[in-house]
Amino acid sequence: MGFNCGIVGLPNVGKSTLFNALTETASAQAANYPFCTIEPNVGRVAVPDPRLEKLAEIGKSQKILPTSLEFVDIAGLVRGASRGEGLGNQFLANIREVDAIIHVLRCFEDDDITHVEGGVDPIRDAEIIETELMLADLDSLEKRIVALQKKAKGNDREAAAQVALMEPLIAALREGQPARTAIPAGQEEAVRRLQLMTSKPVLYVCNVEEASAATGNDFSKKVQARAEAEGAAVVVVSAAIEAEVSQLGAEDRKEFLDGLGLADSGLDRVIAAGYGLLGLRTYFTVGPKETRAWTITAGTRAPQAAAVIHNDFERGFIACETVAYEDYVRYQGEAGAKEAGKLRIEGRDYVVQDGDVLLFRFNV
Ligand SMILES: Nc1nc2c(ncn2[C@@H]2O[C@H](COP(=O)(O)OP(=O)(O)OP(=O)(O)O)[C@@H](O)[C@H]2O)c(=O)[nH]1
Ligand SMILES: [Mg+2]
Repeated sequence: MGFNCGIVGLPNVGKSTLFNALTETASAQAANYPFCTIEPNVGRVAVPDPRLEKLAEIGKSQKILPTSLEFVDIAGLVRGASRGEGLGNQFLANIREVDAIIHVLRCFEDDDITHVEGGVDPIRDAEIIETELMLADLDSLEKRIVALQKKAKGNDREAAAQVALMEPLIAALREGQPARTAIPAGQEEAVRRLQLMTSKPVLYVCNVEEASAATGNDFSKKVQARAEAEGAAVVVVSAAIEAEVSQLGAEDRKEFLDGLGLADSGLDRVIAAGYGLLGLRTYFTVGPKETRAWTITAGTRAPQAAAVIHNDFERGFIACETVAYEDYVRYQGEAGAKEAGKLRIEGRDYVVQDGDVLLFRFNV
């Protein structure tokens, strides 16, 4: 389905370091040099899900196939990007194309790493980026609405609807509020098609120094307070640590994280938060060959969920045998769940729930 998260922020805040750690490659060059990332780098990342192992064990599956999420490493934006500063327009185009934004904020002090604004201040940095994105959104809407208003006067109903959609967004942006604060109820999809950067969901990632990876620091606490006020999500990571962790094997990884007082890798938290940000849900298929996770959006009905596996499954959909994850584990598999009356036969209208273990019946 190709959902993706764009990694956005000022230059030198650790975006590529985080991206590299995420994709466990060195494909995006991380260097102490503003604009070292010129082309957007795209990487697919497995979504860690501890439920997979349990299911595979019960189902005696040979293989585990996690679902995946795409990340895009975007070059640093600077003050004035909306007016074209620092290759601004090119980078803004990269941001328009992503589904969600991961906004990396520098929360570590290091005199060797240049800060384009002179010193560490994540709230100021967040405001610089947000302002540039809002100015660019406002500019693009103001340009588009002129032609639409003319058409609307000529009784073009489609154009009139677009004008009505854009007006509250323009009003919010002029007030210095991101477009996501002014999306009219039920118009989420129509707004999404406008490709505004500030209508996309955002996750703040605070990049702290190693010593603060477990607890956060005063900078990241300020970001958390701001995010709470906005209803946005926050994850605290140390990109430098994550880069090291990504080089380790599974066993060394656990030992390394334990030594730092970390329960899990920050990357896992970033991926999970990104997945949640996009409103994604996971269902499972379990068999002797493989246990596999599949991604759907919240609210997806059974036939459309089946289409993620194969279009024929949707076309020939009859029903799906459904066991909730908890029941599958409690009753040790499908047979046990059936005996306990926990296997349901669901039809076309069933809204698939996160964690459902499904077996589709179809006929083509
Ligand atoms: N001390 C410290 N240095 C870091 C950390 N994260 C990144 N750096 C360093 O900061 C420099 C810039 O990191 P990058 O990941 O390339 O930054 P970027 O945000 O991708 O920068 P642009 O692509 O230029 O926008 C590199 O020298 C990194 O090693 C961190 O958590 N602590
Ligand atoms: Mg970079």
